[in-house]
Amino acid sequence: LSVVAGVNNLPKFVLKTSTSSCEIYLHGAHVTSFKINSNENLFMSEKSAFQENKAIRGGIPLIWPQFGPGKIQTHGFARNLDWDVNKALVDEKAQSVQIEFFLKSSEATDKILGVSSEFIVFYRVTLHPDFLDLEYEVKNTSQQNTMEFQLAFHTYYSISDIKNVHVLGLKGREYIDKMKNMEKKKENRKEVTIDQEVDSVYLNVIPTQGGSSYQPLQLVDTQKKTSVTLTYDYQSIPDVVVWNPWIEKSKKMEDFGDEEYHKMICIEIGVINNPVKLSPNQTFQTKHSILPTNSSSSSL
Ligand code: TA6
Repeated sequence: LSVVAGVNNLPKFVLKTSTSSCEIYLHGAHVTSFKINSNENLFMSEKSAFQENKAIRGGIPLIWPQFGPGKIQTHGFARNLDWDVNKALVDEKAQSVQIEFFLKSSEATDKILGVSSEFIVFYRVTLHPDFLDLEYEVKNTSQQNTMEFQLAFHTYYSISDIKNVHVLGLKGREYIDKMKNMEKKKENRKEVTIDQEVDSVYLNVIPTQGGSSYQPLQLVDTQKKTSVTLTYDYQSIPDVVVWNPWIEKSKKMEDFGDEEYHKMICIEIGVINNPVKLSPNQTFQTKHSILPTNSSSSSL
């Protein structure tokens, strides 16, 4: 574990194990790189800003306490603020390295929220030799007020080309199509592919009962011959967003290259449709893991 000067001299933490590495900016507690055997799993835009009050474009933006547009800034403030570091751990036995960030309610967050709320959020990133664990914990430290929030890990995956990838594990699921006026639809494809702007919020993607029919949520890149399995605590974060900006939207994003839509796909795990309501002194905890595998180590 080391701290180095990242882009624009923003503090960046580098975690390493025998076969993997991970980089996390204090700004937004933003994971910007996750490599196994030097293979980068996350997409970062070459035009990303690294500055105050602007989210880094790529990696794993933390979307909290609001998903999408609404009362406060789009996708909330967690990704725009500098977090603090609470502790770092090395687990010799598991060969893993963990760093814990935290974000406390403050005048700044009260100003954004327009109400005074008292919370502390812990975000633990644990790098294992062959996968990455993300844990998110929200404590409502108010004695009298409840707090409500949405949360998403807005992960940008690095891919060979958008035409070579598909997502497994969404067949049969209901989704909100944000490109078609929030119309509710049912996914009947086993392999979800992308050939236009896609912005779909799949609801309650809870693994069906066991048995051979169970298909975990997976991103498959047929050219890279890799797949990434996404696991998550579906009781607390059951929703899955699939997003690609495609041509027109890419042109409108000043921190994203016009052609970069070929090289990324966002698969975002979160709690979006039914926001969390946290009573006074209550704690919300969740976990999401990213497990890259390549064809040599698993049957594709
Ligand atoms: O997750 C999909 C989405 O909500 C899209 O609607 C698009 O806005 C994307 O997030 C990126 O949002 P951002 O605020 O990071 O530009």
